[in-house]
Amino acid sequence: MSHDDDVRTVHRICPLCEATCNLELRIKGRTIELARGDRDDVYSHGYICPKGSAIGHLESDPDRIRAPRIRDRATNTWRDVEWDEAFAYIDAHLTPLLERSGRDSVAIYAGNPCAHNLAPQVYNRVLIQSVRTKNVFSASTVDQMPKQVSAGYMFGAALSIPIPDVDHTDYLLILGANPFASNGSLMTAPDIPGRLRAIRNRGGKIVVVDPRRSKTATEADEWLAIVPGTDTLFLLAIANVLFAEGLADPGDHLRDHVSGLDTVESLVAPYSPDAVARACGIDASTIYRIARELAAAPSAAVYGRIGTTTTEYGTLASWAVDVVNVLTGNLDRRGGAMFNLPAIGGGNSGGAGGVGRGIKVGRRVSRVANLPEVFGEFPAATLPDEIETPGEGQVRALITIAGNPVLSNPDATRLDRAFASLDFMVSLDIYCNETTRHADVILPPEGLLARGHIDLALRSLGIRNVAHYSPPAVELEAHEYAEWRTLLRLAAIMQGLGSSDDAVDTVDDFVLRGLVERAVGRPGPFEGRDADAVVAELSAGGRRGPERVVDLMLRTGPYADQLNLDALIEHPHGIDLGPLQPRVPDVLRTPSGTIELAPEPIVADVRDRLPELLDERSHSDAGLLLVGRRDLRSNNSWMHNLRVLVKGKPRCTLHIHPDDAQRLGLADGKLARIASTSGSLDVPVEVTDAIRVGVVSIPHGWGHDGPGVELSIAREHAGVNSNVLTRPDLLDPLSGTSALNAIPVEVAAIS
Ligand SMILES: Nc1nc2c(c(=O)[nH]1)N[C@H]1C(S)=C(S)[C@@H](COP(=O)(O)OP(=O)(O)OC[C@H]3O[C@@H](n4cnc5c(=O)[nH]c(N)nc54)[C@H](O)[C@@H]3O)O[C@H]1N2
Ligand SMILES: Nc1nc2c(c(=O)[nH]1)N[C@H]1C(S)=C(S)[C@@H](COP(=O)(O)OP(=O)(O)OC[C@H]3O[C@@H](n4cnc5c(=O)[nH]c(N)nc54)[C@H](O)[C@@H]3O)O[C@H]1N2
Ligand code: SF4
Ligand SMILES: [Mo]
Repeated sequence: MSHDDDVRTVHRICPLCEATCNLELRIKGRTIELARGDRDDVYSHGYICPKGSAIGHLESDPDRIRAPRIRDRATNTWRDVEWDEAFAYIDAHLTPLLERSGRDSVAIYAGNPCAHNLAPQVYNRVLIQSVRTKNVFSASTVDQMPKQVSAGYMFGAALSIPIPDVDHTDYLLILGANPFASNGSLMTAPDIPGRLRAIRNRGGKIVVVDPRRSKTATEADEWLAIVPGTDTLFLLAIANVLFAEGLADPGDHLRDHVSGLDTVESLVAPYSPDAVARACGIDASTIYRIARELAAAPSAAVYGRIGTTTTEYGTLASWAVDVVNVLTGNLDRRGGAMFNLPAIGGGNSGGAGGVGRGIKVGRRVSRVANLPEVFGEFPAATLPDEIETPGEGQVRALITIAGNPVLSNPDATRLDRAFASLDFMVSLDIYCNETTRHADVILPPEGLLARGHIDLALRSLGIRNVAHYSPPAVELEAHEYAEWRTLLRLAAIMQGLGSSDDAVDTVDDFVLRGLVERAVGRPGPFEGRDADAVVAELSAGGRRGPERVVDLMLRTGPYADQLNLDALIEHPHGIDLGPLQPRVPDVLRTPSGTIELAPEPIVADVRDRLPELLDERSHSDAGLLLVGRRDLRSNNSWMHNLRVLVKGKPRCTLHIHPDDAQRLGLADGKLARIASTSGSLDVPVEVTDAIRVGVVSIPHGWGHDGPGVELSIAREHAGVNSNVLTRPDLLDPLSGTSALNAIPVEVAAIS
């Protein structure tokens, strides 16, 4: 580590998306002068995208918050403060509130970068437990929660998500994902464009199901322009064909490990291709053909993402994806959909495998809307209800951790108003943006180079088994405070331990102690060892914080014989642990010890709710349906302040098919007014035949021209907040996840 102005090369994993590319950074002191792909990396082999290249601009952005700041409510002005003052201020406001109004009066919202940064990955849980609030919310319920619920029911753990084995598959059916823009999600795969092209180069086939002709669709063999929200019907029709034609066969490797086949057969019986064709907008003959192709391919994988999860039937669609993977014999098989085995271990490794407790949801319900808890959270869509509805347990304070719900959650206008009404708000963030402008205190993290990085959840979603750690490259500067200490200092305040920095180490030691006691008390490499000795060993050389916890995970994980944190430090280009391997039955943690194809809540939802969808989409004219989209140079709501990424033509436009444009009198470049039952927006029109008739698209994460937003470049390219249009009432009931796609809207020209 050096502090001087030497020019050095360091390597670190890019924290900006799920691909986890390794970056080669030329740094001078603390300044990133150049970012390139690391050609020696075992996983990304030099791949980089425009966002990764721009990471130096992100780090040096003059609009970034560098010091803690407190807002004076009377004048609505900010002043920078010392860290001690910031925490004392929080203690002075939150502690009395907790005493007066109870634990549930404080809510927590954790945003997407929590999955990409070490501190929140390890310590968010500690903060949540310290607040002891029921009111926990996160970006998961505007994202992947349906997949976690379906995987939890079918395989027994929330992260037992089958990953398409893209490097070996012969046939990939992609629904509602655009990896050429997103670089892949629930499928950690650096250089996914290259890996997808390789499928076709080796004679394989890619079919993309998407209402838009996305970049991924143009790179595929076939594009199926589905009606938004109907993927479950399409997939069940494929299953229907597989049963009807005697092609449904889980394969020799799975036959003894699957239950519920008969139930699925009867469930899908009404959903023949002919029955769903009109609703899906896809010819019956095409559905028959795709089913037969999937069954006949030497190996095949079905993969669904945002366009399937963030719909009213998100859990059913996620389940149907894996039902088809099982029925075509492709689950847990090379080239099919497989399970990762991450080095840090997880809910489906360790202990005795093959059977478990499965998952439980709905252990409590939300106070106002009676929505069930899912994996410890309530649906993000109901946060405004909890803030605005008086009564015992009303949310009066909020802590946001790396989240921008005002741009990312549904019914944004109401949420924005609700935040303004809070008694107190703390935000951990790098910007003063649409959400954090409402905070009383903003606490910024240390610079990227000053933190260590390792991916935890993302590694269980990899298309290979890889272990990788990036140590800090520079020391903390005097004004900086590590984000892990911020999280634990807040936890200490919530526990009534006061606001001093001393409490951080106490809490950290307590957390580690608990984890060590668990490790020595159960089967594994540390079983039966003396807890004190283990703690001392892990703390050697003064190691503490998240790195010490990660070291424990590695030393008790599935590769404990070869891996610990020091070994990873010695391998700055990562350690490749090989391609995915078959893991059934060991991976299962279901109560039955089988892959449960027909979990009761899913069966009930298919029976009770799905017929409505079929009926509605088959018989009525749905009008226009709104979907989202992503752009390669954008990252949800928070990379729009970098000129290198936002220059060029505006990206926040309304895509509409020429036929619809003509019917409505809309012209390219002119403004249109788009309205849903939640709100309305004026947005520039981009007429394009790369979208299905009857569908319009606006990307999310824009709308940076609000009061108090300190994003000078983003403001010049403000765009509109598409979540003004998304609706709190459109929700997948099994996962609490918002429908952010297939929103009924009306569009009119502005004269
Ligand atoms: N309509 C519509 N809405 C959507 C989606 C959609 O497809 N359509 N997609 C949804 C999805 S998939 C997601 S994941 C959510 C995202 O929803 P959110 O997580 O709520 O929003 P982000 O835009 O990711 O905001 C991330 C925040 O973290 C801050 N940040 C960045 N790096 C750091 C850091 O190192 N430390 C700290 N403390 N803060 C940091 C940024 O400044 C920003 O404020 O949006 C969802 N919303
Ligand atoms: N460049 C960039 N990369 C990102 C992000 C980003 O904002 N920008 N965000 C990151 C995050 S948080 C996530 S979760 C991932 C998401 O990764 P992806 O899931 O790949 O996300 P999108 O690129 O939005 O692709 C979703 C596609 O679904 C289509 N779609 C919409 N509705 C439906 C439907 O009902 N059915 C079907 N079949 N398709 C539909 C849309 O037209 C769109 O093409 O991307 C991550 N990577
Ligand atoms: S693809 Fe994702 S991980 Fe790779 S450089 Fe781009 S943003 Fe970073
Ligand atoms: Mo996401």
